[in-house]
Amino acid sequence: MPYRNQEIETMDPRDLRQMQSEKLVKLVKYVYDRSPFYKKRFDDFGVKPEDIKSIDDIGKLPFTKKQDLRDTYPNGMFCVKNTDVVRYHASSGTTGKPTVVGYTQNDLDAWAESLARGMTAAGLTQDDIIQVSYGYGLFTGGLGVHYGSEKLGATTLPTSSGNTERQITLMKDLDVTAICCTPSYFSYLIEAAEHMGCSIKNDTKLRVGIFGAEPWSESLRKRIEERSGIKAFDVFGTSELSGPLFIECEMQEGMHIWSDMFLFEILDPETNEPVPDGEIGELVVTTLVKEALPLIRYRVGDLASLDASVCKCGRTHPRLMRLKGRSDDMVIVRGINVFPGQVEYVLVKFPEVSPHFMILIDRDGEMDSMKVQVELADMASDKLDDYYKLKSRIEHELKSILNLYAEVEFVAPGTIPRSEGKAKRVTDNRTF
Ligand code: ADP
Ligand code: K
Ligand code: ZN
Repeated sequence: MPYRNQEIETMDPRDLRQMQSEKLVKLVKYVYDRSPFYKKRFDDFGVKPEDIKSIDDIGKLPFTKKQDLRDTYPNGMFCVKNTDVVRYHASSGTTGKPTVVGYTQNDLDAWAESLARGMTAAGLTQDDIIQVSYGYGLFTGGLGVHYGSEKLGATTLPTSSGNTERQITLMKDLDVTAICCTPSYFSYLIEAAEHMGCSIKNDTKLRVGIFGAEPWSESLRKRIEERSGIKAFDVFGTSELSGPLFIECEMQEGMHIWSDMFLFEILDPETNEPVPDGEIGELVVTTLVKEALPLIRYRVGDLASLDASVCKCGRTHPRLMRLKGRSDDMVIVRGINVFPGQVEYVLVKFPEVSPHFMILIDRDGEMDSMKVQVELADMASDKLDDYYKLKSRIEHELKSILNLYAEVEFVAPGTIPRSEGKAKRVTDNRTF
């Protein structure tokens, strides 16, 4: 079983916990001294760095969440000077303003190391040719996996997303052996290759796929593996934690979380107490080595479970099992995070429509599609021409906020169901 760092990856769990404990104690002092945000959060919560003597005191620490990043936009939670940040990424926010994340050089190295370990665990080596079909740019997927692949010493093919025919042509002509993208995009590539008169299974050297950024199921894994002849691995991460980070090993039984870098808690969302090992709860993460944007007890918003038993591959780091959904109202469409609040933010700019809307998510073949049904306001024009113009103006505005095309459909006033409590804004017709 080849490891990238055998000593760390197979370390006795008690030693790992001791290592986490020491890192946590240091981290707490680090953020308190360096970030006015954390100092205030700790002070308000009545906890001092000295109160945290070991990992057993973690429950004394306050939580953080995405809203904190929004409230301190763009970099109020950072713990280093702007000039020590060597890279920024950003993900879409709920109100047009993105959430900005930043990295020191050490942060970039640790991020790439996490992926290189995971790629090794998935059976990749420096002899592989890895096609990175996640988008490059502000999104963390493309550049993140790119540097992981380089750290591994593999050959990297940065196709980014889009231009599907070229993706398939290069995959064939350059003897690509592994691909990283969303599972839905890969399913689409399988079909697209068939339309081009070739097959990924018979006409390429592809043997490994690393798929994430959106929920997918065991049955989709089987379908992908059968149709393309590759082994498909899950990868998890979020931009706040760095980006894509954790990959399944060859056992394909959960994604190894590197405990020397991250501390995961699975908590009961009602009581904030840890759930028993293996049970589903809310994922709460503390970053143990990040410098620019360390997170303390960050509520990622995902529901998940951890398996802490030693894996058949010999690695002692716990495994994150397939994600079970979100604790907030975010939905993921083609790997892109969509908050209903973003749609609302766009719609209120248009007096011709009312703020009552419904997001419909479907799957056409293998690809997600999103439609926004919105009620016309009473004052709306009844000229068809105006109606089309309005539709395309709203679609354009949605696209610029969401980074995703969503069709707008007008419905008559009063037809979107009203609710007394929290409005139901999303109808998701996909099955995972
Ligand atoms: P990413 O670059 O991974 O898309 P984002 O910060 O945009 O990062 O989105 C992170 C969210 O995407 C996670 O909180 C989770 O809800 C979802 N996600 C990412 N990877 C997976 C996965 N493998 N399975 C299920 N959901 C995932
Ligand atoms: K995502
Ligand atoms: Zn394993």
